[in-house]
Amino acid sequence: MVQPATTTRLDPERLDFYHTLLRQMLLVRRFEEKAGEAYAQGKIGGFCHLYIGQEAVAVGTLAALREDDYVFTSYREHAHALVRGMSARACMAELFGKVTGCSRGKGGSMHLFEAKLGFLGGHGIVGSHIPLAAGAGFAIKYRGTDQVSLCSFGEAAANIGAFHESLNMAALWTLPVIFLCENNRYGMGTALERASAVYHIADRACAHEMDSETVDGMDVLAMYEATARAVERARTGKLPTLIEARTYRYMGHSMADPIHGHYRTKEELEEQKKKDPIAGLRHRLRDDGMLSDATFEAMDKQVHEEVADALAFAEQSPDPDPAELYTDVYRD
Ligand SMILES: Cc1ncc(C[n+]2csc(CCOP(=O)(O)OP(=O)(O)O)c2C)c(N)n1
Ligand SMILES: [Mg+2]
Repeated sequence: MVQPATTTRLDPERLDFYHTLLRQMLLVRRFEEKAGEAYAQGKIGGFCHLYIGQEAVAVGTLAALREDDYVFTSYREHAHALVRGMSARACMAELFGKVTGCSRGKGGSMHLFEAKLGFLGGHGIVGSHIPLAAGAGFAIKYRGTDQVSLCSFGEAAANIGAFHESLNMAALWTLPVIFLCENNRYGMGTALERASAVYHIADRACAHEMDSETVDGMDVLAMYEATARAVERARTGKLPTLIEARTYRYMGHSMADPIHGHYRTKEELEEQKKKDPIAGLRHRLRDDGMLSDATFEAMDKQVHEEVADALAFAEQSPDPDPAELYTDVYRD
């Protein structure tokens, strides 16, 4: 069952936390708006999959993790990298293919990595990182620490064999892994292209005898709370969980895909925009007297400045030297 949107009153003592969540969602939104513009101007090459609309998922889940936990993602991962603590400069420069990027310009949009943040990518092959996340869970258990391995992927990855193998092994070996399915209803280029909306991912957990939750992925606090429960199970009992976040992307599948018209209607998109996760938290805070319009505008201005700085940094940074073609990104 999808959890109902959180309707309880917010806790005034957690004001800073709520503002942090709001600021992180705004940073992701503004960063990607600029990335989309730069892509349209031909400044970013290769693939570029925007996350606009899904911000509550990355922000809510990652807020429940510790700094020493591990995070694995698909190619739609700018948000996770930024929220995990990657600088907007290193992230934007990587999109531009510049040597100052987190992967020294060798990875681009789909291959953001930052080992010191426990951010282990950025994977372009659908579902390929799910066994890696299970492997990290195995390593955690083997070493005897209480870390957690979190793996985010789209709902179409549930059709990949490695998804089932990984869930199966995680359940059998009781590994501290959180499988986070970001069900945005569409898996382009797959049999689920138009049918994902009725695809119940959480049911898959039953087959693997694992706890699961289906959560409103447009509600950042619901995402945080569900992940905190999964983290608790993982840290204390080494138990895996499958979380299905029901979410929606407002942009096309990638920059090459129209926003609407081909496989979804403008009306559907407009309907979903009424659930915008940023507006949702902003209005809840405002209604509970915890955010004035002036504070929100100041926050947004600051985020715009951070993104403008990242864009200028990426534009001014040098390309990688051709001699770097065969060198190791993490050589030092
Ligand atoms: C193994 C594999 N098959 C096909 C592709 C091509 N492909 C790229 S994205 C994508 C759709 C994935 O949809 P989903 O998992 O729902 O993630 P979303 O794009 O919606 O975030 C496909 C089929 C791929 N990258 N890897
Ligand atoms: Mg999808």
